[in-house]
Amino acid sequence: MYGGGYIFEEPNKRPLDADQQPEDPEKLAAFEDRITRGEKIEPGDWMPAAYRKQLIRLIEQHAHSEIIGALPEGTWITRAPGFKRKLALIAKVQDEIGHGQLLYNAAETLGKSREAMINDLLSGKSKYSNVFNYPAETWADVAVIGFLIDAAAIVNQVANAKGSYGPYCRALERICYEESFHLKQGHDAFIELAIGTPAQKAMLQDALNRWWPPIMHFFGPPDKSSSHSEQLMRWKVKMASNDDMRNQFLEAYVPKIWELGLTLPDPALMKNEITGRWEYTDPDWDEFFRVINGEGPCNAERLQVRKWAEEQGRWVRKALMQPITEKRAFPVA
Ligand code: FAQ
Repeated sequence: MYGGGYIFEEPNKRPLDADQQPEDPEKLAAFEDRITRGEKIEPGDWMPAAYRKQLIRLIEQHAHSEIIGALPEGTWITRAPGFKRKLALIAKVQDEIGHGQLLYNAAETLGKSREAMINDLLSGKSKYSNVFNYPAETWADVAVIGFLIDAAAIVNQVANAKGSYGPYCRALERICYEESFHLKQGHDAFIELAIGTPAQKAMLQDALNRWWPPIMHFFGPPDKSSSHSEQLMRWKVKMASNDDMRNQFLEAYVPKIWELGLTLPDPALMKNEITGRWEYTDPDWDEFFRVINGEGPCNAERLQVRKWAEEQGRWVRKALMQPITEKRAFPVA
């Protein structure tokens, strides 16, 4: 689903070390008034150092998640069941890489170069989403990712597209259109397995059981232990808390899973009709922190693939950066 329509954003020319300056209280108050009025902040506008730093962290992690996120499903392109499923999967994986491009561009507007971001990914300094550190063992895993991880991403992105930083919001709007299509293809593959043969349904149930804890982790730690939420929500970068987004996801998708006769591996999962909130057993948060800090089942493999791609693509980047010379080897007619 990669078409035209997105205008690449101009970078902010301010040097990164300007972030070290103490804030001017009047400028800070004027900035916060703009946020309260719901105005968009643009790259050339004054912004507090912490706002810029937080945005770089968050958008960069998001960009890394898209390009690493293409890998688990990407391993199934050659094994997708049938020509139409293969075509849809190729298009989806290509879209995810495109989302990475849009997001790196949005992060670059804040003054960090793409090269620096990629270096921080490859060195393990930058994080990316926990979910992509697990293997896609069967075709049912692809259906679970396409349906439920794309759904989880949409819950987060539709909310944050209404946030305060113009380039990130515009990138998210574009991404959400494409993610909605991904969700449909994931849901379609999911339903096909759910109403298929007993073996297909069992394969789907197994994938769902394995992916449920990482999906619960996806929205981040519980609000009481989220280090960035308060500041990000005050500045309207994050438009809902981790627990609220998790709750929105459960509200929209648990009924869809149950109505297909599937179960979820949490006996405590239920909606409390009095509070209107979903109750669940806390997933293992120690596992979450291990995985996001580089010790998940696939962290090493994911970074190894990215390093390989970085090395193999170096000559292409070098060729693209060459100045255009007067004499072309192959004259254009
Ligand atoms: N994974 O204080 P908080 C997709 C870290 S795109 C890894 O609550 P925050 C598309 C967090 O960075 C998926 N790390 O953090 C697709 C922080 O560590 P730090 C990605 C996580 O930022 C679909 C620490 O924990 N989406 O899936 C995670 O306020 C299918 C404390 O946490 C985005 O990135 C996690 N899940 O809230 C592609 C959206 N959660 O940096 C292919 C933008 C938390 O201090 C196939 N990001 N951490 O060392 C956000 O909305 C936020 O960053 C949250 C976390 C909500 C993810």
